[in-house]
Amino acid sequence: MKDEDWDCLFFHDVDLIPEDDRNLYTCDRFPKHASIAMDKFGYKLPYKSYFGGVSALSPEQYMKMNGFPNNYWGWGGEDDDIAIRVALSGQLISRPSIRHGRYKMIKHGHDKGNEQNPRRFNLLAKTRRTWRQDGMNALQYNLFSKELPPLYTNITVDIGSEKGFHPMT
Ligand code: NGS
Repeated sequence: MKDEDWDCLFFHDVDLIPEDDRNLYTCDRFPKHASIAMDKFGYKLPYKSYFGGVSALSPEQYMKMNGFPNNYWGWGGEDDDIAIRVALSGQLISRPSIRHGRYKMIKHGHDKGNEQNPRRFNLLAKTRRTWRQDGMNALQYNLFSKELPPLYTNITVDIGSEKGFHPMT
């Protein structure tokens, strides 16, 4: 967002392959949850407020909810936190039709170094009190590298660790 005046931001799990061209990669009036029919969940939502996988927000929608939380480390819960932020910022979730929002997941085991986060339920219970303080307005990072091949830009940043932000450069 510092580099360009984007009109839509997509947040995309790398293991999800879209299956239907009619599932448009565009932003909607509200934050969009695009991956509503994944093969591993039998092509339906695993639960009503599920917001994981693929989502799309305009910069305005993203800033209205103070971006995403910075305090989730390890697996789980961050997508549920984002869904709560959508509601707390007075927005609704937009979704494509269940016939179009279809994805295949490339199977993989649990990633090493990304163990289940035992704090995730405590964090989720506090989102209502913390979302205005923790998010885009509290984000700290150091730019490590920026590569510009023809078709994409690869930005690598240091975001610190669960123990805090101690920049190496
Ligand atoms: C929920 C997790 C979400 C996760 C979803 C699907 O339980 O982060 O399962 O997981 N929420 C919490 O743990 C609080 S999956 O079946 O893809 O491994 O996205």
